[in-house]
Amino acid sequence: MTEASRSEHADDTRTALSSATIRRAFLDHVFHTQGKPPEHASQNDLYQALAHTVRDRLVQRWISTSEAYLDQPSRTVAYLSAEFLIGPHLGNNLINLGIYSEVEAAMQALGLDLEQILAQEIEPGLGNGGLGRLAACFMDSLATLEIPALGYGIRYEYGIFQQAIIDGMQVEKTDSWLRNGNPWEIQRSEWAVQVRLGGHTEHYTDDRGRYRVRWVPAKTVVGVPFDSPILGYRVNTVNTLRLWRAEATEAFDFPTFNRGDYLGAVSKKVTSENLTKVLYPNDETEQGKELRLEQQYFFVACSLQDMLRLLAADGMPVSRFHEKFAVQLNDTHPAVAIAELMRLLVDEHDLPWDEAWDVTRQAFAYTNHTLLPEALEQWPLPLFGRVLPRHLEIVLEINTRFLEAVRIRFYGDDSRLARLSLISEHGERHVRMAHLACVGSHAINGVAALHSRLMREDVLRDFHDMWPEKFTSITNGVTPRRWLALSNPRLSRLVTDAIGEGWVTDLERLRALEPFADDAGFREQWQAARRDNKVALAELVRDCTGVAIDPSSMFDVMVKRIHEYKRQHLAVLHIIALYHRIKSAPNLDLAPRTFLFGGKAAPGYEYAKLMIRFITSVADVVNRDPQLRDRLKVVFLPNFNVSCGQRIYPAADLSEQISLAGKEASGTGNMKFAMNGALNIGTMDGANIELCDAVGADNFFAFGLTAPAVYALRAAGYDPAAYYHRNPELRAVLGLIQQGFFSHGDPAVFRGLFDEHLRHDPYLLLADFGAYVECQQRVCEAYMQPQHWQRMSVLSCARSGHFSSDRAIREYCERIWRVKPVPVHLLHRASGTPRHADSGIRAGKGH
Ligand code: 26Q
Repeated sequence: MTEASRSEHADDTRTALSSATIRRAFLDHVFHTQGKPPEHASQNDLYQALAHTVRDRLVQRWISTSEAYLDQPSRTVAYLSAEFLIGPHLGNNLINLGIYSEVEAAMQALGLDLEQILAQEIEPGLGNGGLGRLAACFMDSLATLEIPALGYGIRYEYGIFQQAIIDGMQVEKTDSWLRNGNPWEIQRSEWAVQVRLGGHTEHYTDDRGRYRVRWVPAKTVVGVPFDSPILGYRVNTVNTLRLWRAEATEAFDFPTFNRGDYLGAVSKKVTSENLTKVLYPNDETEQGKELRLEQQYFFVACSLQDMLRLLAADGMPVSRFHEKFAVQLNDTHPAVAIAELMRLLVDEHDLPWDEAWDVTRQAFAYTNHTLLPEALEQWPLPLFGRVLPRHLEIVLEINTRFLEAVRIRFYGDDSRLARLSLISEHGERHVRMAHLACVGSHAINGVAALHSRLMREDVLRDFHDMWPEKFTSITNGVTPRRWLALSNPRLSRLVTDAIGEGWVTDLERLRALEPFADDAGFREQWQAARRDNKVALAELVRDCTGVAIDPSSMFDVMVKRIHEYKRQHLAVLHIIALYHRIKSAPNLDLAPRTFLFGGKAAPGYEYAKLMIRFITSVADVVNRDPQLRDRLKVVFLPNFNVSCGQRIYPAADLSEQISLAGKEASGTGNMKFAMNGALNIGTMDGANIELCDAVGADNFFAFGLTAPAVYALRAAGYDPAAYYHRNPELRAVLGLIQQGFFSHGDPAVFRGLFDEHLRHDPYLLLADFGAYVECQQRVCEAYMQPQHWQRMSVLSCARSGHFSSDRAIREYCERIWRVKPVPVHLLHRASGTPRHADSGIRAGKGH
């Protein structure tokens, strides 16, 4: 029996999974939901109708899931994240429901192309990059592992900006992802909550003689939850992603209204609704903007009130909050939750401070995602106090008690007190959110082994001295559903034919592919599948950029946010070196290469924007040079996002992971590439180290300074000029740039990128250049032996199983959350039928 026909019996027939029923339901939605006769339906109508058809099939499982959770109250993960970079829902839901081929057939029967319909979806880009995407992979794995979980975040009206490239430069456009509506969300107005902001506090003694604090806010906004279903792979579990939108209160500014200033009142309403208007497009840098703090507090306050409601629904007192919820802080963005829970427990639910503190610490855990000191969130004290006057008092109280404990543990060590304090005293005083997160959590983790070690030894060293038992490391992972099964059907089919389909939920099983690496017939099929992916990507590149690329050239890909520490410019220096070599020796035997770049620069990050301009300028020169006879091509693919990623990872031969060692916390692109059979070239940074270890040093092109070597080099006094003088090729490359060779003869254009900058060379570009170019030479030689390359490619995929987010989530469950699966059985009833035959339909707030 196939997966689809098996569930047919369990299903309400209206939402059955057979191709025929799906076709009927789809046509019904074209007509009744989109209001079009099929012959007049637009591509978007078709997408909306199919989305609703699939959604109907999720809802039944969604309701079964919430009823299972009600029947078996159990510890639930609350994943708090300011970002969820979910990507398109439809294709993923088809995969997880197990009906991709049925739907493809149903569409085909109607003369429609499923791929074309899927391409209509505007992806929810509610995140910047790695951190937001990790949250999305984790939601997929939690549901697949049948773990009760809620994702809490912000429903930004505008997600990460859309990037256009005009005259070689980044131009940002707003991302109005909701313009066609969103079939994947359900607004739950009945669970709206109020959130207070600003104002002042009043201290008083209540009628029972107890010391109390009252917060008198300056304004109140309403948080309205929008729920999206997150379906696990071939299970009935559908967890909820609950995103909050800010609205004005019903009685918004009544006094203004009464004074007859209608427009003034409306403009205040607009101000409240600004709160969730737009995602801040910075990653890794903190700007200290008031609205950003308001966003963070807003979603955290909404989410905690929601959790208290759910707790009460289980009949549990607030003093048992930590038994019901394991709250994970995705970086410090939601860390103000620690102060907010304290406020709720102490001020609003009368718990004694010490008891509230125990509950809080047992509930929270904190994941750190960065080692860059400039990325650690700090809020100027006056700003924090203005937005959250009561929380500032609570933070200061936490700090007083914490520093008291430190004073006892480390008597006389005043500098340690200053280092540990939640308040930094350098210049203007700041609240250090990472310190709040450490003190208020029972577990603290880094996202790769090296990162966790550097965290313990450097950024959070004093906290490690204090509580070594709190620290742990959980290496990131990515979901093989989206990043292999959905994005790479050709390779997936080949893998499944070879080793069965178990790998989708047990990625370590890919190891069974190892023997096939030595099977010439298999390698040929492998290469054919990957070649088809490259042809498809070449079409995309032609459509988006007009550049023709050759699918038989090596696709050398670097896609990620643009950052100086990630060193896109190092990759470009290598391209110029190759260009220079070919120009000097036109008969040089080099593997033809296509360099593909993609990634967004934060709009205010001038250096990163200049790096984009540098890439596109070099591309212009190289692509136009007839003497190169297409041996090198350089492309910048605009607007890299999840949908692009799904087409790029499967088509890459080589993946660039070349950050300066000690800077990239983990990286997750490296894992997506490896799973899809690309080879990584990379520094010993972040998860590259573990990935290299897993796939074997023969199948990973490692180069460059290690983190300890970087440290030692700096300690000894790093002199970039020495590298410059020692390496003639480096001099030639930089010389070309300085002459204006890539900027129409204008030497000024890229001066900001190199000249003065390289005198300090903060990311050790010059120190790693030689090793990088030499390593790329080894890449070239390997690529020129296709049998050898394909073998490495198979092995890279076969040994990537450790980097599944299922493994990562299992580790979180065991080591941090202490949660267990709650399997869900499909309720056998027609939609709309009340659960108990005699109960009828009562209007209620539900759950
Ligand atoms: C903070 C304050 C104000 C505005 C924006 C921000 C902000 C937003 C996003 C700060 C940081 C981020 C994102 C960070 C991020 O994506 N980090 C990456 O996390 C991945 C998942 O763990 C790792 O693989 C990457 O190494 C890490 O860079």
